[in-house]
Amino acid sequence: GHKGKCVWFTGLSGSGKSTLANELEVRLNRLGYHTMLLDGDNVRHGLCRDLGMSAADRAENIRRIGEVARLFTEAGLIVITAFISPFREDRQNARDLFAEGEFVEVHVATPLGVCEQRDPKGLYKKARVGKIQDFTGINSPYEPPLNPDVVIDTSNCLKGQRVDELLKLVV
Ligand code: GGZ
Repeated sequence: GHKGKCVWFTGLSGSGKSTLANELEVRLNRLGYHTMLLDGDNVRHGLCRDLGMSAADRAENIRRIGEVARLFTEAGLIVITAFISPFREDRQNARDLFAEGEFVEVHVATPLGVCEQRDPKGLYKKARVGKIQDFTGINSPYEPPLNPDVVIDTSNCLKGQRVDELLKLVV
């Protein structure tokens, strides 16, 4: 497989995007595929560190990530992105950078209640008491994909099994 692809995860904070993305990357690497994982840890602290969480800044965040994903895809890598990417229009703009079949949209559709229960960084709690503005799902919208390629709810997840299904779609 020398042909690149982009696997685009979208979903709420705490939905399980990063966990699935990391597991997918490990599995692809074991099969010999070269990958690039883009997530908040390596993008929001560097390339996009000038951006906040307003709708306009999220749009610019997703625009840059889409362009970077396309560059890596052209280099033949399987790019995996794990961002909330809450706005349909922003995700569509990213998809439009790719050829048909080169972009796989994965909706990590874990319900808000489950994400809020997990609250691994305590962000939902802060958002609920007004200490974080524009928090997705609380006081900023999440627009679910209308036609995702895959939907995964990690509430009671058999993670390995879902990653198996993903792998079949990607390679
Ligand atoms: C949502 C926020 C916010 C607000 C900080 N709303 O689950 P996390 O913690 O580790 O990942 C989330 C991340 C969101 O950045 P993204 O680049 O994925 O967002 S977007 O695609 O919308 O541009 C969350 C944390 O940063 N975080 N403030 N207000 N999540």
